[in-house]
Amino acid sequence: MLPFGLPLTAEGLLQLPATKTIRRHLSDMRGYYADADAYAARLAAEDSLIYTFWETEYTGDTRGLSFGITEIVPGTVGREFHMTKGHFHASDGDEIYLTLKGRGKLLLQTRQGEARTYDMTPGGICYIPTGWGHRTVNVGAEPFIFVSIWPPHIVHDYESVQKYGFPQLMLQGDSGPVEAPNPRYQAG
Ligand code: PAN
Ligand code: ZN
Repeated sequence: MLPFGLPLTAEGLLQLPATKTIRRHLSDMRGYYADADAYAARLAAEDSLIYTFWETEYTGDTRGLSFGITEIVPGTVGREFHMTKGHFHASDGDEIYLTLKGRGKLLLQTRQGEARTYDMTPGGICYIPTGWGHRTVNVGAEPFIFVSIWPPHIVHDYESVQKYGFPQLMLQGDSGPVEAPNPRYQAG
């Protein structure tokens, strides 16, 4: 990795060459949304983009840091806001999220079923200790963009989240986002 100094904005950081660009469409999110009928109906109409993730993964020795920029498109599947798949770090390694644009929520869970939710607004920082599964949700009407920074050699565990979900769902209420318990959740 070479040194760099850039404004902490989506426009600034997106100038960096990403080593990987991952685009998750509705069809990549099968089984993630609570309302299976709403999911099927939307997918039948269009396989829309849900989020893009530009990643610069540090693959050298143990000294470097990896980072990524995630952009979640606004919208809902049924009443559930667009979100990332979410994962645990299966190996030791904490993570920092810095919000650049839009309005989001960070959902956290432990494997024992403890849940926490934090607001993500521009200029805000969230710290995710190892052991806390994490998912981000766009609860606004604009694209939601944040930076993530994590140490090298992290093993990402998507399977537990895919199987058990998160304890909390983030739903569109009459006057903004509301949190509801996830009826299909089981502690992993
Ligand atoms: C983030 C996420 C990114 C995409 O950089 O990888 O927001 O979300 P999913 O990986 O859950 O699809 C991160 O937490 N990295 O460790
Ligand atoms: Zn992570």
